[in-house]
Amino acid sequence: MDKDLKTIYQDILKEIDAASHVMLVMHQKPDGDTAGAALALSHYLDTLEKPHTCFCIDDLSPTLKFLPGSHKVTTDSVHWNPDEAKFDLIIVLDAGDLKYAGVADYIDQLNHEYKLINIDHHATNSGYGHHQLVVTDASSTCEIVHDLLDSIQALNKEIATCLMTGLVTDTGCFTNLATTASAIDTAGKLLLKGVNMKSITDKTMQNRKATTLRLWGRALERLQRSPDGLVTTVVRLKDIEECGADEEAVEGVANFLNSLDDQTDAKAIMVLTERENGVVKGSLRTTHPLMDVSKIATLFGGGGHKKAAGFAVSGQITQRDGQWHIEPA
Ligand SMILES: [Mn+2]
Repeated sequence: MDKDLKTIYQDILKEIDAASHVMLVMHQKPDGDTAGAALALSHYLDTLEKPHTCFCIDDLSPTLKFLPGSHKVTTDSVHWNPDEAKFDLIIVLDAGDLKYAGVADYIDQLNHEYKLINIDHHATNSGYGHHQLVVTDASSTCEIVHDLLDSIQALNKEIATCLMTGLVTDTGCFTNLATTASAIDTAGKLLLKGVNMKSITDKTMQNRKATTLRLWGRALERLQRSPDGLVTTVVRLKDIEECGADEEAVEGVANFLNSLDDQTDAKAIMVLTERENGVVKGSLRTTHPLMDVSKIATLFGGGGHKKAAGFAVSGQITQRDGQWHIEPA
């Protein structure tokens, strides 16, 4: 093993040992990776009988409620009250910076001594915290937490279930570019701990609410392909209301549609979604090896990654002569 990594593991485990109360932080709009990583550590802290809090500024989505220990997640900001905060160690999972984590302001206001640990796999991680366990070639933060806990043989079935969830969601069920040999290797080790893989993939990747499918149906029906290979569709506020769709359904449209055959059909997909207050959000996705959709997003003042990017403009979506337009609100 990398000697540096081993030293970081020891430093982190020492901090956990010394702490009297640990604050585990998931990033805002929590996904399977941040939730799985935080809850895996929560189960580990349980085995040490170490008092701790699992915090996220947003609720876990219903699809993640199956995670063992999900009932422990609190969104109550009272835990950060500077006069009452009792934690002396903060561990932030899967967040490139504290603002993205959603706790930057809370941490700024603290007036007691604490240590901060940053565990993440984003290439853009800002390097915050007293200790950084940032492994940018890891498939997921859950893979990093796996390696940390496996180094002290601390894995059990509950921990493994949480960690497998992050691996499954961040790799798109072992199909996207994050699917490295070590991701597969880690998944194999987790299976040996008794994880029910089918149940995790069903819950995170397969099971959809009827309201979600209804909304996605509208997006599917409207797909238009431009001659240069950009496939576009729109979701209006009216659609979201009429379908009774939740935020997860709205956010999920672009990922769901990112399965077009890039050789024959599409170079990229763009979903325009009408949001509150006269804002139209654009979500761009591609599986095409030569496409960089962040360049398209940048044209509209947005940004992101090569394969997933977005932007927001003001306006509303209207239809004229069978074509969709964004017009000033
Ligand atoms: Mn992640």
